[in-house]
Amino acid sequence: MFNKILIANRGEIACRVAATCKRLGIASVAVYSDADADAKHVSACDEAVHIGGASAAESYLRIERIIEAARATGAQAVHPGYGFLSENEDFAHACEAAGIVFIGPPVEAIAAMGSKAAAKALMHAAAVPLVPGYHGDDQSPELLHREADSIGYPVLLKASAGGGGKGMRVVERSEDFVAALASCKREAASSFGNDRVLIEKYLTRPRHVEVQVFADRHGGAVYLFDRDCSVQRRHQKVLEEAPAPGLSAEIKREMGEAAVAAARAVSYVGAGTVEFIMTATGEFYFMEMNTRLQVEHPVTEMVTGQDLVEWQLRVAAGEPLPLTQDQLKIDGHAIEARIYAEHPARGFLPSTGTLKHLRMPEGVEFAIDAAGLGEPGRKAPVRIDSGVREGDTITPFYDPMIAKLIVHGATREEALARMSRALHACEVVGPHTNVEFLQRIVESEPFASGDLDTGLIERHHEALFAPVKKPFKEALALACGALLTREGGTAHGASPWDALSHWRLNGGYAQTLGWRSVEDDNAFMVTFARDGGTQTLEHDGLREGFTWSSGSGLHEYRATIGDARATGRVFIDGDTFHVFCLGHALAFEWQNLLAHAADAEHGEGRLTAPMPGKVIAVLVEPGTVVEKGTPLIVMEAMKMEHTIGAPAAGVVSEVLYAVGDQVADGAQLLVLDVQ
Ligand code: MV4
Repeated sequence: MFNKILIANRGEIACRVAATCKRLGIASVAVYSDADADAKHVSACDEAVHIGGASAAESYLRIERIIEAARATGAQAVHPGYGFLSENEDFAHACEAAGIVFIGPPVEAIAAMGSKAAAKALMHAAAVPLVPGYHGDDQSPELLHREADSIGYPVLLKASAGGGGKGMRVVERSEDFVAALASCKREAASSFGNDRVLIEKYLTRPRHVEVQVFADRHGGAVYLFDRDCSVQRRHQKVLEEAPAPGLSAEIKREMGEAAVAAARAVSYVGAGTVEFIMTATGEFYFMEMNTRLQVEHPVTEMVTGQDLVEWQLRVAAGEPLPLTQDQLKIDGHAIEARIYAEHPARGFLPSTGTLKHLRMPEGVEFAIDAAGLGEPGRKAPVRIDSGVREGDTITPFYDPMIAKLIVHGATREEALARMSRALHACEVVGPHTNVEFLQRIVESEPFASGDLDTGLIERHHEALFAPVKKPFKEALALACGALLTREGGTAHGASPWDALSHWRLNGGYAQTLGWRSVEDDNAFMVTFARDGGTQTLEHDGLREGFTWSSGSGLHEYRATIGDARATGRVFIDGDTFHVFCLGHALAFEWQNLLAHAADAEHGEGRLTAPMPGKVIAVLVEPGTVVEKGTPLIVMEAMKMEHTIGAPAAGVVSEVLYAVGDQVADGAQLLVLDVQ
């Protein structure tokens, strides 16, 4: 076994690999970019080497710098994680040339699976089932058209060099074929530098079922069962589970054996995933093979009790596979949800910024053995794999995943219930997240009943995005309680209320609290009153009894309002009160009436970025006199331009960003003296 390895990655997967290294007594070396000097993966490793600038091209994709770092630190092997250089033949080759073990398959196996057409030819020879189609060398348009006609419509054109859903065209009718072929070839040439295409029968409502395989250098090859990853949006997986639900033991065995045959056909070594596309009736066909450890590997670990990174290290060090096929078994069911910093309601735009408050459900980080198959007593039904901590920043440079939440249950129903509960316990303040969206899917009928296919999210779009009813009154009571506590009030005591507008009322007093609901931008007033021992809160014309107290935990409060009572956490960020209660997240912005009055006198105008992005033009400078609507700054996000205009007439007093700067969501861009 190795004494020291280098982890050529970042984020949760680098931390995940480091955790196994630590357990096995292997020293680990991190690499990091300018943006990651204080990243969690750096502290998770024993040593760290700086490899360059923030962008991936300047750091995590620099083959020579990484090889140099391995050499300089005496690492005997390199673990590439997923993404970045994990399926890069040149990198695997460079490691080999430098005498460093690449913890992954042989260069030839990566190459063999790099071309879809070549991979399909190899799979055909190995008797692995293929979607009816054409993947030959002859690319003449006439021949391709004839082949499509004989396969029968609809057909799917795929770029042979493509992947991840890029370069695909569905063709419904023979009359449309010529134009679709030309368009597919154009996209393939510009995206992949190769315009070769293949044709397949187009399957409607398919499932994505994949098989985890492992092979060693001694001819051993096994499968660690299946996963269903059908719940995707735009080819990005959202929820994954193991085992794939609703399949007979016979189909699972056939699929497992086909996957092992696929691995053997390319003399595979290490961890690999064979992706199949499956029809509603259980026919499955080879799609592609991923020659790396997958993001969703934890669900397989949770049901097999095996540490797949440990397996990778052992195989790379030349050891035989730890277990035979007969020794592998499945216990229970596991589901993974990918928690992303993104804005589902805004087309899943990535959302950046600092994680001001981050609370994950109670669980064990990087736990392997959920079922306790290996070590009795080490059961961890909730696992959290995360590469960030509270206080860290999600930047635009890398994948905006915050954490993977993985749960285990004796049955799928148990796992589902646990996932639902775990998602309700996630609290994130800072970037927007997909947590609520995940909750909706997990609690939706099709997902709960295991009716999975790749169109699930699109088909149920309306229900998944419909407004949700939230415990508004309870959350408001908690926010008021937190505000009164912060401003010097206590549950029962007298206080000066200096910062609040208030008035006396027959010996008692009352004060008006101005709030804005962040979600729907609705501003409203609440009146808090105390008369003798009686406290009330008036909202929406209704006056109800109100009590509050601080709870024992950090940010914890209790409140009662009328008949309702709630315990929750209120995380205060400036004037924004983020309330987490009864499984929901709500946010209220306190409109400090006195401070607002002062602002208005000084004529301050704050102009903030509507989304994370890059400044591409600054059209004004300090001193520029502007009319209402005058364009001030142009930002670019997701390849679209957004012009930010003056909300009112005034004079620009400060410009806070320059052309080329990356700007976080909500950042103040410039200061305007409103006139
Ligand atoms: C297909 C298909 C239907 N019929 N092939 C998308 C990405 C690539 N890995 C293969 N993909 C598909 N291939 C045939 N013959 C539908 C898809 C597909 C899909 C596959 C798996 C998971 C999600 C998907 C979403 C849309 C389309």
